[in-house]
Amino acid sequence: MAATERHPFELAKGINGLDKIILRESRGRSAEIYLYGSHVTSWKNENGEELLHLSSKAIFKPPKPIRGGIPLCFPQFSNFGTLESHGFARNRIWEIDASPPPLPSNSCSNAFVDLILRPTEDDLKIWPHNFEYRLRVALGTEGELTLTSRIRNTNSDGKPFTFTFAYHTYFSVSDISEVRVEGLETLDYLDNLKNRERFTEQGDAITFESEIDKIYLSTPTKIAILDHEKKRTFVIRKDGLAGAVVWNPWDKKSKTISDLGDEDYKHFLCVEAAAIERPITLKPGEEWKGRLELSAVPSSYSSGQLDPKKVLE
Ligand code: TA6
Repeated sequence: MAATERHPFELAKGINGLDKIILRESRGRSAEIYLYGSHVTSWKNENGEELLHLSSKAIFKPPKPIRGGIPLCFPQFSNFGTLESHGFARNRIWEIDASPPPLPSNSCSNAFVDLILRPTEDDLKIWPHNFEYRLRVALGTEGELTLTSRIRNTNSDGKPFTFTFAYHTYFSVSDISEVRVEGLETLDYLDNLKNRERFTEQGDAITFESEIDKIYLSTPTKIAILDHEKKRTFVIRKDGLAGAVVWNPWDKKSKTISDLGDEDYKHFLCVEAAAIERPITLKPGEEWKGRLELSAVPSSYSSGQLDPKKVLE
């Protein structure tokens, strides 16, 4: 199905016949979203360059979640609870939401899709809460990719529910050793490689030379990933998401992940806008909103050095 004014997206068949949505912007930028997991698998700039990393061994076969892109972790991040790792939203088939409640700001985008997930009877057996999870994915006129999650408690038994959440974004980078992250320095974090003990980040920007799996707490609304070699900076803007996870499995851990190529770790970095340390609780009728906006901009230089301050301004 081609895009029209009423349906500002295309519907197509993806890998293994799975349904996918394609968003296109007039200058050639695009994004792809699988209904399986409401999973963004591709985000391309005007030169057709892929900005997200999709594993070279990604398996597009339910119930295995897709490795790479932007998996949605809901209603549980990692093993912070009794559900499967990262919850079940990423391995359910979502539906297109034909009549979503209006969202205030979508003025800068005419390529977007609204998707919805409601629990099945089987889901209610493992997580006994009725909810509506609405996701809007929009490709802006400047090429920015925006994901807006709206999660509503629709329990009729009067019970609140609590969840943790993350946009588990795999950014494509030229070489992990050449990358730095700005915006998380001096913050507290839980180190997943040290029994989630709490530490404080020291010094400058974060650089990478070994496995990392950290949950940063109380993070700013803007974080930047500077890719020296590509001369590209990703700017992450987030609302409603206090945490940020930084993950790269490096060589040894990668070999234990069956759907990740051995060399893939060199070419991605996960920086995940998240709500983990302070889980979200919703009473019946209440709605939570968590917004992620990603842009890729040329890096600015000053005397041969990257100038992250300019980027974060
Ligand atoms: O966000 C980091 C993390 O929780 C890591 O601990 C790591 O295992 C990763 O996510 C991938 O999880 P997955 O369930 O997709 O294999």
